[in-house]
Amino acid sequence: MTLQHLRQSQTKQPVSAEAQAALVAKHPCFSKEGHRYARMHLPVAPACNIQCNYCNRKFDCSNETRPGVVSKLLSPAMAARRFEKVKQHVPETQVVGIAGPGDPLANPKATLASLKAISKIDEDVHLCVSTNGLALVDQLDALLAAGVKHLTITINCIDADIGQKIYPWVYFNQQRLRGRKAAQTLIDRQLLGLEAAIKAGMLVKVNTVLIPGINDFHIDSLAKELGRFGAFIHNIMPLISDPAHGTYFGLMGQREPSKRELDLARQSAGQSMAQMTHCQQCRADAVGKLGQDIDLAAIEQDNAVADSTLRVAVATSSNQLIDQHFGHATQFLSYLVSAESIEQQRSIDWQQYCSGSDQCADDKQQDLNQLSQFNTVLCSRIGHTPLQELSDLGVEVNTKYALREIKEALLEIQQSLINQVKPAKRTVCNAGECS
Ligand code: CLF
Ligand code: SF4
Repeated sequence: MTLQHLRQSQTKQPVSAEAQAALVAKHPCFSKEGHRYARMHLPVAPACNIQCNYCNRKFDCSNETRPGVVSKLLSPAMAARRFEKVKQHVPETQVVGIAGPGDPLANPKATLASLKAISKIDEDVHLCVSTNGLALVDQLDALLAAGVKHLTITINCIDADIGQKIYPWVYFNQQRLRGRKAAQTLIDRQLLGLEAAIKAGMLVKVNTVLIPGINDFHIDSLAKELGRFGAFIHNIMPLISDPAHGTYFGLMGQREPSKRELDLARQSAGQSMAQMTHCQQCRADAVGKLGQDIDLAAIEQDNAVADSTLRVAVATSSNQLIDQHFGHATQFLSYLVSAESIEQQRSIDWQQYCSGSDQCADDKQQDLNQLSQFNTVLCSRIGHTPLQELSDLGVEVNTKYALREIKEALLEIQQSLINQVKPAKRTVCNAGECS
């Protein structure tokens, strides 16, 4: 799709001033007035389709705060349960965002399944997604259908010569692009997505990481362009480049901007775009009001039992053994397994996924979204395609109990749950406990 084609194909208009006011009133990031309300991030999106030189998602330390960091990935079903619990503890939670730890739109199934699950629980909550923009045009309709009205795109530059110093590669159309071509592809897709999202009525914030010597001299032109497109607000964030985080910039000694440099960049970009100045550079699993993050470990500990309840689907033809190939199943028995009990739920009638080969190659008949409510599927075998699809949905597939008794497998799963429900241990930096 080209920009020209987009201009012709989009018919919707940007949101009116009244609709905008209603959208920002309860969003703590889009307006300072929203500070009384809390946001919650669901860490359901592990993969990313680009590499930024300031990002390293392998590093996890529960004592630090920065984007891309998360203690535990969640499946859509777990995310929905966490939301219910957080809502009880923090009733001011008005915004649910997906911001990683990778890119939400590089994990579209898990992202969309999570957003839909949250809407089912609370249809008034504001849904928010933060993306690098590469896949935005492809996923825009699905995001709109899921009810997403707040969007953040991280755009660090609109000049590919600068971009190639920030992005070593971009994975697009099954190809890993490098150098200037990678940066140009990303920038083109970001601007297409930005324009399409605004025209579709979304409120779009643009995040920019300020990197001294790389894009600082370019911020004014970028802000002018964002203003011309109609972005709602611009959030210039300082680069975090502590070498301990293992990022390329960190290891190469790239310096962070000073407070004065950040203020100056915001001031001068502010001539073209409204500026956000209260960003907290949140973790991908942050919960609470901005600047007052809730200790998730405390909530999770408090809810250890609920959070460790697993929904298990079993493919069986005998109702006794795990004896069914996933692709041939016509029903799934459903169980809730917790440390205290194993409860059978209503079984799921299922249209056979594959009608022929053992590999379930491309012969799929069935949308697997219905299984996103489960944490685990037990079956005797499974083909690569459904395995990958379920994994994208955050559902684990386990074939190690093939031909064993269902009861025996569930008891083993219960035992591993009991072993897991132990107090979370908080570490102290430089105390020799965290590496
Ligand atoms: Fe989260 Fe981002 Fe939505 Fe806010 S955060 S996805 S827009 S709900 Fe907010 Fe955190 Fe800054 Fe992001 S303070 S890092 S700007
Ligand atoms: Fe990391 Fe986000 Fe960049 Fe992906 S887009 S590499 S998750 S910072």
